[in-house]
Amino acid sequence: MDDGKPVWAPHPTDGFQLGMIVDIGADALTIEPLNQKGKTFLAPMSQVFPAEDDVNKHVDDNCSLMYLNEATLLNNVRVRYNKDHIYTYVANILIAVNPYYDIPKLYGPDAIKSYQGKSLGTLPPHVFAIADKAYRDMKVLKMSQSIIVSGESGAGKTENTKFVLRYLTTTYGSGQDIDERIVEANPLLEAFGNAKTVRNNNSSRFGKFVEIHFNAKNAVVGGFVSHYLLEKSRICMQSNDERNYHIFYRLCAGASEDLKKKLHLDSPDSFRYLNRGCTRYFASKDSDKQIMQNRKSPEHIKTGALKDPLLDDQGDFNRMCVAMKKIGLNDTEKLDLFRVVAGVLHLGNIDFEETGSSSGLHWLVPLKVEQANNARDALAKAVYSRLFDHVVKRVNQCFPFEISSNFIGVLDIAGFEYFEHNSFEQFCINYCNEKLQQFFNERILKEEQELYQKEGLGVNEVHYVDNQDCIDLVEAKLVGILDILDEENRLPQPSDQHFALAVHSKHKDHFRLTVPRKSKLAVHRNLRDDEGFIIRHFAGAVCYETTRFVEKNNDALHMSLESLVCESKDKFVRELFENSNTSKDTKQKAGKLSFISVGNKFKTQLNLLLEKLRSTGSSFIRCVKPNLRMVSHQFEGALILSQLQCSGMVSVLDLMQGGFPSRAPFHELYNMYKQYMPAKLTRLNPRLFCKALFKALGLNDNDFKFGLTRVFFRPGKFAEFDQIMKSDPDHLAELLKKVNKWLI
Ligand code: AOV
Ligand code: MG
Repeated sequence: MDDGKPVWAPHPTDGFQLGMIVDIGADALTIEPLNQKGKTFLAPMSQVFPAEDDVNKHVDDNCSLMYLNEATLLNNVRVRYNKDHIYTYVANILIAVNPYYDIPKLYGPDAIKSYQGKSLGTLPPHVFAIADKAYRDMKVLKMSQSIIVSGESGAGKTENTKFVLRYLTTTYGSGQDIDERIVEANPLLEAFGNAKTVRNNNSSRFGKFVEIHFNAKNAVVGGFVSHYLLEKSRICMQSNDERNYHIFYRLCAGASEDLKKKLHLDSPDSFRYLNRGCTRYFASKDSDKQIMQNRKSPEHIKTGALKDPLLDDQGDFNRMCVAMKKIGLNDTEKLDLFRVVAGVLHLGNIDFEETGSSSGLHWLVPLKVEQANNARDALAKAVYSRLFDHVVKRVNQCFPFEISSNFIGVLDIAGFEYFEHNSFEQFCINYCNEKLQQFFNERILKEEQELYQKEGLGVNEVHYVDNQDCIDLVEAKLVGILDILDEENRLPQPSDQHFALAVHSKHKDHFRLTVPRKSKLAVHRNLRDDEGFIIRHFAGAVCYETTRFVEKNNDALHMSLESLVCESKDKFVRELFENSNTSKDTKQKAGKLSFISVGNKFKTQLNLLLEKLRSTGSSFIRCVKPNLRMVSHQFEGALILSQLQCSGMVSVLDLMQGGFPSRAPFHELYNMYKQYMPAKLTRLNPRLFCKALFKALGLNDNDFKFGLTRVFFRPGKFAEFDQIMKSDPDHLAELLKKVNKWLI
């Protein structure tokens, strides 16, 4: 590296900075920053990388840079972001940086049209190109496809997911209601499953896998949504500056006077479930003003309790009603939903008093006040989460299909999370991300390497950390953390402390698990052994606080509450709880709290999902959040770098540096191009045919390699080749004359 050229060296906020190497130590380099002459610093050898000659140049596919490393990737993404090119490829993986403003025409009808049927890499990187690739792969390989969208909260997963759905239904729809319904289902799902958090004003508090199904002619015939892990704690309590699910505020803001009267609705202020957490909001901070300036209609901004200046609850209510209509909900169904939403709010306003006797006024007594409060909240959570299940079920009814040949599924699920306090929710989501990371490794790294080996390409092996041990730690039978937790839940007197100790005692010397107190891993809260544990995830160590793990792992309602709802006078409410999985099991244990495991249900769902993903072809979209202030045109390098590292992109670069990510079997190329070829050439076997063809086209030898059954291309090079082959016939004929010469 020390060839007198600038290098990338670590920088605390920008991620990397350009500098010159002025001295070389045993394991550290002395660097002089280019923009601070004379001010040297030491940098570990492993964190200094060669830079491109022209650091202002950017490329669509990061793999076409000379040096593939995390610093050149970050720089490429930065230069592009500054020019509003928010999408970048790393071979077939799409990186998407959230621009936090609407880039003109980026997703318009012309853009949609232009990507149709184009190979990846022939047009600027785009989420539409990934969608089209999935479609073409489905069609050509006759195989279902999945698109896995990941990234941290606010990185743009949900927005990109919606662009994929819109692209596919617009471009390959059947021209029927179904197309629109697949798109319009989103506002409804978001109303009930999204909320404002400090990280994202429209944060999805559930994971989803949306399948678009296609018939034998590859036209859209229907859709199906699976959902995962709705965050329940939010229904009764929110952190500061966060809100409950959108629907509550929208209903309060948007309902007609008539409806408000009917449902006894008032301002959100008057409901306990809405007025805790959301501090009064005034747009005083600069960042807020800037966000507001980016908004189209600032008229709706009113400050005051629970009226968030950045959200237009009334307008959103109207938009949601339009969506409901479009997907075919009638007025009765709509009212059913609203009635239960209002019911949850009123339930939250029930107060309890100590009476001294057991002849209380309510079903929920006799209990201590605190117990009664907990029971009330448990009921509210159960009702709302059943309602959400119902909304998803109802959405699924609106795009039914009888025959489906294949599907394209889009996974929009929260990425790796690491907060100051991490609880059961983070534990589940990070477990999910371990599974997805393993799938990513399998698809991108392991399979790639195995293929190179099988084809005899002689490419260097890339070392990546297999995370099966971490997955086992969570999900193994009996000894996995999920099963230890279930065992705790089944004890007569379960406790979070006993659970935490059990985890430690079962995994004393596990590489992935540490006691919080003794840990040297990162900065963690100083917890006792019975208060939590640290897991070393692929993306970093996370300290989980085990308080309320036991409670959060239980989905069962107290028997008296269960019978309360089952005997409701409201038919819709009764139906919400019908065929609930509690009924059989709990009857025998009447009066007691029974147990339905949240963790193991998620594990089962997740394993089914992965089974499904493994049976499909896959594409990956890695979303990146550019800054914490949620504003446009601000690139915080260090923050972005850590996201790129967490998403496994750095291992991918290592692989690509020496690898050949696009490939095509000889026989496929043969079939694809034989029609353009002279007869003499088509008599050759497919391998020789390809050799002759490549020679004739004068391709650069470094851009491809011949394996045993297929030809491998350097990143982006297949598109170039394809372009030549599809260029105008005269030009091609000219080139092919050379083939004849070569054959003679
Ligand atoms: P997330 O799905 O990844 O977070 P979103 O997709 O909701 O994040 O994006 C957050 C916000 O960023 C959106 O509401 C938009 O305002 C903005 N945004 C994202 N992508 C774009 C884009 N391509 N163009 C313009 N604005 C965009 V979470 O669901 O919180 O994990 O749980
Ligand atoms: Mg989301």
